[in-house]
Amino acid sequence: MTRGLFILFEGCDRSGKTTQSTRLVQALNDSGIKTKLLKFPERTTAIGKMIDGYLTQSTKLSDQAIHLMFSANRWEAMEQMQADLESGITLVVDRYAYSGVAFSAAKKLDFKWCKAPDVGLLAPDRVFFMDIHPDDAAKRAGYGEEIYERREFQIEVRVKFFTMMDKAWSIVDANKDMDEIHRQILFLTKKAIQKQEEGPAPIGRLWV
Ligand code: Z5A
Repeated sequence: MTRGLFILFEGCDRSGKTTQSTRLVQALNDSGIKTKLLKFPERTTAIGKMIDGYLTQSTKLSDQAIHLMFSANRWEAMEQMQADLESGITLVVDRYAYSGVAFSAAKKLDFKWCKAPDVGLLAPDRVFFMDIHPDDAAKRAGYGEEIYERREFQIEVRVKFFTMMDKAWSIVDANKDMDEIHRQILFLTKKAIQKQEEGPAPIGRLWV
């Protein structure tokens, strides 16, 4: 049996990550590829509840403390993610360590320091970067409800994402029609799954 693939969606706020990750999971399951959706922060755990309090501005935390909490929130999911991938389940993940680094580095925390707590996490096989200019994202529903939804900050976050891209990343024009984006992502994902079936590669580790 081939292991599942780890597909990640990253991008700035309101870029359509949730929309597209949900549609991808549905389409893969419909075509017989067993797939689960995960989202970080995972707000239901004890750590996740503290993160939620911070994002909705009911709790105050230092930049360093919240950064480490986001990382801990990923580490607490690792065992289950590894078990799922090894049992052949494909994981579609909405935000991950790249968001962790991009948001904290945009607050001017040291870039290397930001990466350190996430070194050794499971690495994604493919990353879809939903690219939209923050001015366009701001016109979408729900913008401005959480702590980071400010124009200048989002512009800085987008720049930080670009510094972390490697060959696993595809930049998706998130301004396009939703259906067109979905077709493009589904095509690239199925190609990656086929490649994995033809020449299986082990699960990688992040930034090692
Ligand atoms: N954060 C962090 O600091 N450190 C970390 O380690 C992690 C996260 C993991 C919460 O994340 C915050 O946590 C986030 C980063 C930080 N802060 N910010 N900013 P979150 O993922 O829970 O929340 P979010 O980034 O705000 O995601 P979102 O609101 O769910 O946005 P989205 O998933 O990218 O977009 P969407 O919900 O799919 O779509 C937004 C709207 O646009 C909706 O009305 C859609 O119908 C519409 N939409 C979607 N696609 C299109 C297209 N193609 N055309 C037109 N309209 C569209």
